[in-house]
Amino acid sequence: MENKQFEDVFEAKLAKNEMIEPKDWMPDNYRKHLIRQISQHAHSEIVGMLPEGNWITRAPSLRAKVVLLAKVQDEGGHGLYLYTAAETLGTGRDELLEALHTGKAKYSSIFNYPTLTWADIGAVGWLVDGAAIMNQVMLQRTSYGPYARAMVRICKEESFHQRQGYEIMCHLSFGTAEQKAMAQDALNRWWFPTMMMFGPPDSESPNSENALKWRIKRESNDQLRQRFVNQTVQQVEYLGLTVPDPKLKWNEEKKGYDFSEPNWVEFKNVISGNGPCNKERLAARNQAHKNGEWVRAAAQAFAKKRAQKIAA
Ligand code: BYC
Repeated sequence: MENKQFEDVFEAKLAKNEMIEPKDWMPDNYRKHLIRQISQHAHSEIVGMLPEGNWITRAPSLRAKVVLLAKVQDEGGHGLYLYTAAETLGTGRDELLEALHTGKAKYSSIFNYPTLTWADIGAVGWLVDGAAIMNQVMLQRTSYGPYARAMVRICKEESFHQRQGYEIMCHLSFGTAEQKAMAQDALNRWWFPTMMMFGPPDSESPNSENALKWRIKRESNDQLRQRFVNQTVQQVEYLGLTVPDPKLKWNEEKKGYDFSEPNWVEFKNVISGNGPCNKERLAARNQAHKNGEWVRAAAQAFAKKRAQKIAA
């Protein structure tokens, strides 16, 4: 077939809402776009284990510890599904990790903020996982099959994570005055960074046009951010806390809240590697990779021996 014919088949599949699979023909830019997004998503899951992982030893009860441990393990699993999905596009795991470890690849801005108190673990589960689900539900119907299928399982687990965080926020908000103040302080610090997770405003989002055209994303950054605010304000009210935004106001006409823009200068600074914890996060990932060197070597030696045995 001519290139044009391949392109027509690809476009027809998208128009019929059919999935594109690894062996199907796809435009180079579609492949590149997916590798960029899926690998950044995978890196986010793995780096996202760090701010929560440092609270496992300090969780306030055995139950809280077990639940947090399970959540952090889930994030590791999400990273693995996503790296595998990216590999089906013809890229190697080593190459992807190299890009993370050298600071070439991006990962979610949110994981460059510190978790200072136990209330932050509540806020991360509730707000960060809540924002992640808001974005990821649409990705279950993304046009690339392996990514869509990975997202189905990820979304199920993220829902549990959101409940885990909200439960912590409920305990603190309905606890002593000191606990409630901790919950409010965490909300104050995490609200705007969470809003940044959805990406820059649509008018400044260079990748959105192709993402929407190719059905990689089904909704825009601003649409998802608006939905997140509309849904989360009710949860804040239930907790008896206050959204740290004096401009937050219900707008009857648009049936949604008006709200302040996050600080986009801060966002650009964070995604350029200059956020509060960027250096610490990259150093931790590099160290973990180095510590795992003997495991990778042992697994490769085992696989080699097994192959030799089968061949013999
Ligand atoms: N952080 O054109 P745009 C999770 C970059 S949840 C860092 O709008 P796009 C988890 C963007 O990459 C978090 N970088 O891009 C939750 C682009 O730069 P490049 C992960 C960001 O791709 C709980 C540039 O800014 N979720 O993992 O259309 C616990 C222009 O942006 C961010 C996903 O990855 C950001 N917040 O939209 C543990 C979901 N925002 O690449 C783990 C899948 C933008 O051109 N990803 N940038 O150099 C997406 O839906 C989209 O990639 C984004 C960005 C909405 C993130």
